[in-house]
Amino acid sequence: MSKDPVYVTRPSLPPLADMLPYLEKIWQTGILTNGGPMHQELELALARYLNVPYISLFSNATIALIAAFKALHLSGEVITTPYSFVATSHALLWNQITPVFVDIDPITLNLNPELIEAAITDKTTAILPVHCYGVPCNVDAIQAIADKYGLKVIYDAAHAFSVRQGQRSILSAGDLSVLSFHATKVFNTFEGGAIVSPDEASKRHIDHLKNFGFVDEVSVVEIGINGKMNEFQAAVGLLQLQRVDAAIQSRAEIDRYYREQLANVKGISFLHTPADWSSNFSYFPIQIGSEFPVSRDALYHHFKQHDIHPRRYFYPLIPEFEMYRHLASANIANLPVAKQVSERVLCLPIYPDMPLEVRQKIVDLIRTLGQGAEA
Ligand code: T4K
Repeated sequence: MSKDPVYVTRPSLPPLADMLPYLEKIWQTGILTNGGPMHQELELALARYLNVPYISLFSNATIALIAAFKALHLSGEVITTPYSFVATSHALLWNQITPVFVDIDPITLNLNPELIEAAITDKTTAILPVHCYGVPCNVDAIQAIADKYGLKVIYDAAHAFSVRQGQRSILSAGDLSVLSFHATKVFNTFEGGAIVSPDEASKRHIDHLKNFGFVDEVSVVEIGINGKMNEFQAAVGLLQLQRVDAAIQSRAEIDRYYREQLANVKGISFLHTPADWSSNFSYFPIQIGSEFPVSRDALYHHFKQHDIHPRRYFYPLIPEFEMYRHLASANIANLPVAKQVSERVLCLPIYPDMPLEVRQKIVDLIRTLGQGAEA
């Protein structure tokens, strides 16, 4: 096996030579940002590829989340999951909104719809679920609750690029969905993100919000932010889009390999995307249960000794971070499923064209530790 460290992911990149014509164009025109031609082309191409009505590109998903809450005039309290990357609820705090954490479903690891109603108060303005690891939330159940109480729904779809049920994109659920195109994601523009919106008026509003609130040269109508994606990022995106199906295909093979090779290891379980939804294979989380001879953390450190670096996404839970601990909903006793999952999950390395010997080594390390626990 190569001596290089193995990380949880490795960005997929287009051939450098393919990038040069795009760079030449940028250099020729001198248009570097502010909704340039490549930015416009990528918005249209992505909307088509993802089968969604409108897309607004952003510099990253965190700023996009912050802008999405502003676009919907959210305030007060927003119900969300404790089991996510910290950006999900940080974006609420940036809007002076209080996150209200509700426990997750043990099967999907997403916000549990059955627990949402009990957390609604007269201050609640929205629900912010996450399609964690790209596994779709129960969007119909969540929408029914939102409709009943007149709440908005914003999906943090950072992991859910291209997830669909037939032609129905998961990104069409709710009022808005936010994507991340960070280096570690299935589709990356180095840094980047987007908001998917249902109609032209919403898109126009969001486009103003990401450009300081300008509607024309002399009119600023809102306290906007600078969330613009630049032409370099858009050029990368245009190239990546040509390769993303192949990248997902390659991830699917690795996913299949892990499932086959680890199927009989007692104490190791996998996450399942519902059969009628496609997966983008963005992560490969396994849960290490009590039947496995060592703990999740012991396995994690064992990997590190071999220069393999899986990640404990998402540990600690968001409510365990200092800036959230004081919240009533951050009481871990009320979040037992999320707590247990955060102590059991290990995301194994997965990325396009991961060499066979690397996969074998990862599987061997788990099987060897699990020896005696084989079914
Ligand atoms: N909502 C959710 C649910 C999210 O998961 C995220 C981000 C967001 C919102 C916010 O999206 P953005 O604002 O970032 O667009 C990483 C990513 O930085 C973060 O984007 C991602 N979620 C989160 C789950 O993972 P770290 O702290 O684990 O990143 P880091 O630098 O340790 O990277 C992991 C591994 O990836 C490295 O060990 C090596 C490899 N890597 C990473 C980078 C950055 C590379 O090979 N090349 C690279 O350029 O957060």
